[in-house]
Amino acid sequence: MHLKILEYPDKTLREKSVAVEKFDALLHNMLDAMYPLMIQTNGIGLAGIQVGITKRILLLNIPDEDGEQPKENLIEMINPVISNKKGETTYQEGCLSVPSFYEDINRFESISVNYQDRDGNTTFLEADGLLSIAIQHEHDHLEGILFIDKLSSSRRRKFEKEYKKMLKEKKTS
Ligand code: QAP
Ligand code: CO
Repeated sequence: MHLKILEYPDKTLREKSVAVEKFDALLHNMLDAMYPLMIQTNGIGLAGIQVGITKRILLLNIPDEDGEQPKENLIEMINPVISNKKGETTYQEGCLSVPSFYEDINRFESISVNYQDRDGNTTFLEADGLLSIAIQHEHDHLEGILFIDKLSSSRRRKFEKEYKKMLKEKKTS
């Protein structure tokens, strides 16, 4: 399966992903193809829609204290539902679909998540810190929401200007 990361302003990123119903080999192949792509591109999280798969799937691999991302730390979430949103935190976020742009974004500090694993088993997780932020960021992708949508209107205009300039420079280089 050949996958590539869709980048803003690709309209596919605005699609709402649909629930997974079949936990079959096709699903496993998609998840297995997404993981190396996320690692090769220096990602810590990746949602299906970012590679054109409009399914409610996401991967998370938060680096450990040594900055390593061993595969045993990989979390695959299918059909995640977030609840128990508490507190507030700010983090300078980035996104593989919005390359080279980073900005402070407000999120809930701690959350609970009900999701399914690749075999359809129901799972529950309580998260805070970077994992909580990453889950909220990736879950937004399933709704067609990008982190840049959460910027104030003046910050958003600044982003659009900088990003267009960056794309132009990329074309002529
Ligand atoms: C989402 O983001 C996230 O611009 C995952 O040139 C963000 O993996 C979770 C990346 C913040 C928690 C906190 C971005 C790689 C990776 C870039 C990513 C880039 C190369 C972003
Ligand atoms: Co993203």
